[in-house]
Amino acid sequence: MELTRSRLCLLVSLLAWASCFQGATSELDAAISQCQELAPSPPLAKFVDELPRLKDIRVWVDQQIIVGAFKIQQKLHRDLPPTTLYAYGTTYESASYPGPTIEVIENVVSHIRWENHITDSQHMLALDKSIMWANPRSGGVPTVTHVHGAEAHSTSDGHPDAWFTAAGDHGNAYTTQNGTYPNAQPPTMLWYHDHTFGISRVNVLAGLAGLYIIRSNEDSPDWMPKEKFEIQLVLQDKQFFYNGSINFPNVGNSPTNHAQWCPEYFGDTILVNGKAWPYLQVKPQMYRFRVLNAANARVFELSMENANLSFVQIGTDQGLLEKPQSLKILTVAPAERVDLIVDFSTVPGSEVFLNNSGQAPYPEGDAAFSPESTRSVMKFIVSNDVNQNASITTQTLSMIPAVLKEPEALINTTNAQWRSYFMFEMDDPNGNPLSSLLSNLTWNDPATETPTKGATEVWEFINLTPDAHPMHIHLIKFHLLNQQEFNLKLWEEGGCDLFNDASRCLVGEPTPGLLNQVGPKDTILAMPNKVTRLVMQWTAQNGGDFPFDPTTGPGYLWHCHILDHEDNDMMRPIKITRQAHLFASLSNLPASPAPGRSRASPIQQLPSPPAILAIAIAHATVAIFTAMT
Ligand SMILES: *[C@@H]1O[C@H](CO)[C@@H](O)[C@H](O)[C@H]1NC(C)=O
Ligand SMILES: *[C@@H]1O[C@H](CO)[C@@H](O)[C@H](O)[C@H]1NC(C)=O
Ligand SMILES: *[C@@H]1O[C@H](CO)[C@@H](O)[C@H](O)[C@H]1NC(C)=O
Ligand SMILES: *[C@@H]1O[C@H](CO)[C@@H](O)[C@H](O)[C@H]1NC(C)=O
Ligand SMILES: *[C@@H]1O[C@H](CO)[C@@H](O)[C@H](O)[C@H]1NC(C)=O
Ligand SMILES: *[C@@H]1O[C@H](CO)[C@@H](O)[C@H](O)[C@H]1NC(C)=O
Ligand SMILES: *[C@@H]1O[C@H](CO)[C@@H](O)[C@H](O)[C@H]1NC(C)=O
Ligand SMILES: [Cu+2]
Repeated sequence: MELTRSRLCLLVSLLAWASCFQGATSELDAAISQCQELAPSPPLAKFVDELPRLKDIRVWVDQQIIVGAFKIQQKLHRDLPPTTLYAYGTTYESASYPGPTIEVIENVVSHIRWENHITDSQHMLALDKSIMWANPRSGGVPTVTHVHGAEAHSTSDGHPDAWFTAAGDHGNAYTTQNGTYPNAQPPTMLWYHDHTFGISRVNVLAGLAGLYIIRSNEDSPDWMPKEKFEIQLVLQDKQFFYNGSINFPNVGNSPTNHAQWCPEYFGDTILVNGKAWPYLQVKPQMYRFRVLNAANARVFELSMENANLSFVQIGTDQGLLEKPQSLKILTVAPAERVDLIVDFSTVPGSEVFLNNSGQAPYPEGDAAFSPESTRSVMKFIVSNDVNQNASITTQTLSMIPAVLKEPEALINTTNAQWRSYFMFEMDDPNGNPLSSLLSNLTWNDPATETPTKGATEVWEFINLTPDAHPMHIHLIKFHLLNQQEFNLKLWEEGGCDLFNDASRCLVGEPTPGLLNQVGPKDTILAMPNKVTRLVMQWTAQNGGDFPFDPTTGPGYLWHCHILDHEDNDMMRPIKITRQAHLFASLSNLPASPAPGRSRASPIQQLPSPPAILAIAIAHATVAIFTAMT
């Protein structure tokens, strides 16, 4: 309850804080109601469609492929009429949702020409023209594609203002549709999706998303399930009309301010690889599942409905973990990826449900957005053929090595640049969210994020909202340093100063994450009531120089990956600079003294950072040992 009130009260000045708290209660209900209630989707039988295998395009030599965005129709469930979608493909005939999986080889450059063949005069889903967006002069559906997690030059990064339409209109940052991807980063599963300014939420919901896998020989040791035993799963939620069309709100939660924008889109139907609640027949053996959460806003907490099974997580966003991690419940936020091993050999002849216990919005939840239907994801049907059929491999969990890769060198943060940002939701007087902001700045405010090429930085996110935000930073990978609670109530009551001297607001010691949160990551869930601290180096992932100049071109960005937040306006530019630029951001700042702009970062009150990282690694190692036994 306090959390909801705080959303409301952030509108008023900090001095008027106390008075805001009296009498705010009557508006609580309004603050919770997110948007117009959508009519439920038609009731659809679960587990009647087989899980589709995604098509793949192998770009295994230095060559160019062409991937276009097309308007298509696709059956998303046996009993649902075909759905109109925007989808990626090399041709109209082959375009699909999700798009084809692009498979590349580590250190072999790939070239992708991105095209837009969507000739609709306007978007098929309701847009909000009152928020800042691409707004092409001659209409049409703008698109621009970002390969999420790729180490690429900013002209190939799918900058939001590099959008273009089928008719040839384009945004200010547009220079080319020919993307170049060096793939000079460790093997992992990335994904590509639309990133157009102010409409990513509708373009991705309409279907513009696909996987991008970097492979190498080291990526497939003997114990690792391969080929037909490696399965990609793209999770997304949508809501449908009876005619199969996507049901997306066309009236906003604060319509006098924003005609359509809603703070979070949640659908009541869970799709995997483009089918609602599919099933998959598996053999009683080990499988590798590579999972992407491609939802606008829904955080999944996955579990397998069988006491004998666990997920063994071996990798995350940017590649392998140092050690495998055995988990019963796996949290996957929008844009995060998990690389999993599941061993069905102990459950022959059984049916295993993949369920979801994540509340929406996450983590508090609201019954309207977490209906029973969203508790179920898909079903595995495990065959009974335990007779030593030669086609069943004999890999077992015990073959997974205790150490998956060389430990990464500890990052010395002594001379790191510290940056502190707060997450904040701007509300109307009725408590309806109007926008989500990072340190009260919008996308159009000058970049205060100006890392020097090669620099080590620590970023901390102070989440003042009731929602968890999956924060994504382009170009680089990062590691979770630690998380620490703060006393929101004390701060709200004026008992401490979170921005200028946080020590009195912070509660307890900073706690390190488990190895799967430590990383290597490119997206991290910043939980409410917590400070989340990341450590990163503005170098290529191999620790050296980038194979291109990251200081040129339209630049990079960081944002919340709840797409509705990203669109309005939880997204900020990053300008990488060549030489030391310590605290240069001060000169770019607007004059008004908003909290969080102070350079006296709360982190400076903390124990020295190298010690924290060392604890983080040590603690995580202990946690793994207990988890694996
Ligand atoms: C982009 O790729 C297309 C298709 O291969 C090619 O015709 C065109 O010359 C390329 N443009 C640039 C600027 O490289
Ligand atoms: C599908 O049904 C909805 C709700 O009745 C309607 O608004 C929409 O226009 C229909 N779409 C098509 C393609 O018929
Ligand atoms: C779990 O495994 C044990 C031993 O293999 C077996 O007896 C039991 O039936 C299994 N339970 C389930 C729920 O599959
Ligand atoms: C998991 O999903 C299945 C199928 O929908 C359902 O029968 C089962 O009760 C669910 N389990 C939990 C714990 O929600
Ligand atoms: C073994 O498995 C393969 C592939 O699933 C199948 O084609 C074959 O008939 C099986 N052989 C026996 C003896 O069960
Ligand atoms: C970290 O860097 C500082 C400053 O260069 C240096 O004094 C310190 O010894 C380094 N710490 C470690 C653990 O290498
Ligand atoms: C954020 O900015 C708005 C408008 O610019 C201002 O009214 C508000 O007080 C600011 N809030 C905080 C917490 O800085
Ligand atoms: Cu967010």
